[in-house]
Amino acid sequence: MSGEHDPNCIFCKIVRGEIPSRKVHEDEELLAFHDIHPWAPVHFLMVPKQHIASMAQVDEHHAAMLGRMMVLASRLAQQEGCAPYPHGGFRLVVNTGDHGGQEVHHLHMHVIGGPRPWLKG
Ligand code: DGP
Repeated sequence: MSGEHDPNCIFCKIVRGEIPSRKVHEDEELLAFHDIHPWAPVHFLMVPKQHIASMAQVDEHHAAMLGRMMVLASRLAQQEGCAPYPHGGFRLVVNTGDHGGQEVHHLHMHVIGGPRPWLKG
């Protein structure tokens, strides 16, 4: 499913301010906010404001937006306290579908970092 917004989607509600979140970044296309159940010292999510259910729905029209997500994730990870590469760094995760462990069906990238007992989880 893809459209401007889905009234039943929890991340669409966060995008629209109907559910509060601790924002890390917002622009006209993307929103980043802290994960409610962090796995690591740094753990935030980045979502497109447009409702796109998952990576299984993207095509070449989404390429620029997905590129911006990656570039912004790197900048924000460092701003949010991930230590510098190579001894620090961070992890980017996009769970997709049931087999991919996706629970919220609005495309999102996890940005995860900090000292790493969580890494194998
Ligand atoms: P995934 O398994 O990739 O679909 O992860 C969904 C993540 O979304 C999970 O780590 C918890 C987070 N999450 C779920 N509901 C909320 C919410 O209402 N607010 C915030 N900030 N995070 C949420």
